[in-house]
Amino acid sequence: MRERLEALKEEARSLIQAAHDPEKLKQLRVKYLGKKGELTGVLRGMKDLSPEERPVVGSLANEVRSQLEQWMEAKERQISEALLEERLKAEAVDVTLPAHPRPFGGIHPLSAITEEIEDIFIGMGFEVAEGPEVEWDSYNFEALNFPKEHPARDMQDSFYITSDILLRTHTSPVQVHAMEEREGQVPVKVICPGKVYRRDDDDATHSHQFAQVEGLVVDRGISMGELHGTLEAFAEKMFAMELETRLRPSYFPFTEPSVEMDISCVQCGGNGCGMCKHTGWIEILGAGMVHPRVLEGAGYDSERYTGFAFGMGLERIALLKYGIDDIRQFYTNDLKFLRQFQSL
Ligand code: 2U9
Repeated sequence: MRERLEALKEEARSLIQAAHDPEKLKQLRVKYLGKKGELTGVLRGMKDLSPEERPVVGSLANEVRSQLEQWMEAKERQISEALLEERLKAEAVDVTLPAHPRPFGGIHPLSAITEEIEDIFIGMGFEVAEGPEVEWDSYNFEALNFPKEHPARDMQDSFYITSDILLRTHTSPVQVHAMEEREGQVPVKVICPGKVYRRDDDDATHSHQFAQVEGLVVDRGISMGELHGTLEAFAEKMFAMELETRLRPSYFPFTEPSVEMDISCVQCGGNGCGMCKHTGWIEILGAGMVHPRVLEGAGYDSERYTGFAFGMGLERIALLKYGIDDIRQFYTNDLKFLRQFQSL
């Protein structure tokens, strides 16, 4: 029996040694130490031993049991360490590897210009108002003193959706809404940035869809002085330089008198160059004193209140500021063009 125990111990040792996975080890535990295992089988045979032999074999059997348990535990540790090692190797991440480059987006130059203009006017106490691009003819034209069949409507050839609904040709209707909302109260100091639509053939300086910022101030005692001072301050901030400005007479149905504002050429400072067509001046916006009929139509007493308004094409401002020569660049989404503005 002693020999059987020794043989069993030896056999188990080499099988435990050879085991390489937890499942195999489990099988060996059942095979040797389980209720129906081999060691238990040997112990069962002890009843046939003499009383002298019994304790000796008994203690040997216990020794074998604890030896097998020790080996199995050691092997179990060894296997689980090896498995962990293997997993760590397989799942290793090399944090020093360069990342896959992700392309960065940038702000579109027209959005950058819009935000810059908004910041300048907000700094002068204006609010920013937005409104629908699909408008009633009555807000786009009638309220702005363009009567039906009036030839001035031809200045802004339009995209009609029905006979009285169209794509707005300017952001002026937003300001009409703003005045109506204020129900005759002053001051009104708003700017309205947004897309507008006109039936124009696209070329380097025209687009059937373009962006505008218009502004409106209504209060007591507003004069051409406020108009000129405000717009000159805006231009100097926008082009980040000291400028000369001049107002020339013009015509818009919604303002009277109407003007256009020129600034001294941002490229040559007024000496004359290709950009200003050798005149030293560049036109940047239109403006005027709000027509009394427009004030009255939106609920303002034109005897008590006056106002000035202005409008500018954003593409034009961007062309001047960034020295671009074709407004179609803003809409064709050529990445080579857009990447130049990535840092804005
Ligand atoms: C209200 C009353 C008056 C807005 C104005 C202009 C002059 C103007 C053009 C510039 C180039 C449009 O983008 S452009 O083609 N705009 O010259 N706009 S005064 O006048 C208003 C607006 C709203 C209620």
